[in-house]
Amino acid sequence: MNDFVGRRLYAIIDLSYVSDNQAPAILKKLIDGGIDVVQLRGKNRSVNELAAVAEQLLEQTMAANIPFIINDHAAVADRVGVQGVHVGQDDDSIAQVRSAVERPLIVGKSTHSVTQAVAAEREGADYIGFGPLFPTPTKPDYKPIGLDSIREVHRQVKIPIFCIGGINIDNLQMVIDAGANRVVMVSALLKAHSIVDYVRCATDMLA
Ligand code: TZP
Ligand code: MG
Repeated sequence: MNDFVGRRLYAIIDLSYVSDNQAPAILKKLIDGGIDVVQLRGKNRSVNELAAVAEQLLEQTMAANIPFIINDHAAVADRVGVQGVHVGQDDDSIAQVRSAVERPLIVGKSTHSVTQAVAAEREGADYIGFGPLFPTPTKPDYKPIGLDSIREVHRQVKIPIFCIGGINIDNLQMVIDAGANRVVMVSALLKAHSIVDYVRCATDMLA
């Protein structure tokens, strides 16, 4: 877990952008660029399907010593030896996730306000997602929270905070200038012409 604290660029392999078969090659590019954390997200996908994709990815993340997080499903983490699970406000509680899997896990939680961020830290999250900062097609139903609360959330919350939502290379400096030091990118990375160069560039900016 100490190792987790130094990590700044978090990618989500979202199966609405990437097919199950493409996922291993995409992961290789993320790793070659120097990604720090990887999550697998598949909304409306079954535990069996997610476990099958996760199995295919785990060897690469282990070899690269990158924490591999599963979105939503502790049941996948119980079957595949990933390092963590990420839950949202309407998902299982952090305690439920930890009790569903015998080994220690990194557990992250999505938060959409400073109040939710403080509550997630109290609940025992190892890190939080904070956003969406900007409108995003990856999570279209959420109202963007903008940049104004980034400094305040860093004052009130001591666990790692990954800003998320509509972040790309063009607005990353603005997000950093607003007080962020860790970010999640999804569509910007997955749609990049060169994923390797995109990850390198974002990683340099966050260093
Ligand atoms: N949670 C808050 S915003 C978001 C998630 C999963 C989607 C971020 O995706 P993108 O494509 O980087 O805007
Ligand atoms: Mg969720």
